[in-house]
Amino acid sequence: MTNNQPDLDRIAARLDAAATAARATGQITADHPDFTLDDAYDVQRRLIDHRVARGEAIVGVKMGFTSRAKMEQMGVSDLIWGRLTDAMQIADGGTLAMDRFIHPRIEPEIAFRLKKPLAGHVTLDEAFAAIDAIAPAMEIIDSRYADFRFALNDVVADNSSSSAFVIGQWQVPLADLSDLVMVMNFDGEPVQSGSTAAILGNPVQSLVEAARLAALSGLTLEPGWIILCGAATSAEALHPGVHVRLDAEAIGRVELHVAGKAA
Ligand code: OOG
Ligand code: MG
Repeated sequence: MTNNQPDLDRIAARLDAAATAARATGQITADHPDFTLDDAYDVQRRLIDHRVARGEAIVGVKMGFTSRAKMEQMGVSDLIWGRLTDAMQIADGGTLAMDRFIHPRIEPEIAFRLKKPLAGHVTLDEAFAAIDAIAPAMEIIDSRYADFRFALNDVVADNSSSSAFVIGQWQVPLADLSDLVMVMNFDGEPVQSGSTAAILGNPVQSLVEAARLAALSGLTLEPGWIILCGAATSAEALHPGVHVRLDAEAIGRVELHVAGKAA
């Protein structure tokens, strides 16, 4: 093996160690310019295999860069996805320990819970028919790369920055999810607001894309799984002591405390 040929197992172990120790690492593409998107999804699977070996269970997938705001914030314009495990879920109103993360940010999202499997090419109607319940949700992202900077293939290998998530009360799916106001507050002050329209025009479209992209890696979205549709707005940096609340029109609210005293 030549020097700059990527060793996918080593890269996965390095990203797993960075996440576990909450210590940033360098971008993979800096060492391996030939690191492909296929390699990146392969590393992501190996990375999650480490966690499954430690007893975590896959409970769904997250979508990323489904809104223009997020693409512009991070300078990446391709849809990406990552895997969610049970250990990543924080109870609604629960507490996030800041010291488990490197530089966490939070995003306003919509979650779906599935009642039917979805794989490959599905229509918007088929995707909607597979939804068992919807809920307001927030994703905590925490890039394992220094300064939250990465290229597409780096972020994909890093499980698309996914770190934790919180889900509000599950509701019966609304027939029209295409333009609902979402407001995310820090200590009662709005920090990000937008519309579900920002998520590919309709969050259900994100589920269509999740089924398509996951199938490229041989994965079926399973009944009972949670799908995070991607942020409607830019992500907001978390800080110790902050209370975060998302209000999603006609869907409900979801909250989270960040442990520690404000600086
Ligand atoms: C990548 C994850 C993007 C979203 O909701 O668009 C994402 C990142 O911004 O680090 O989760
Ligand atoms: Mg997200």
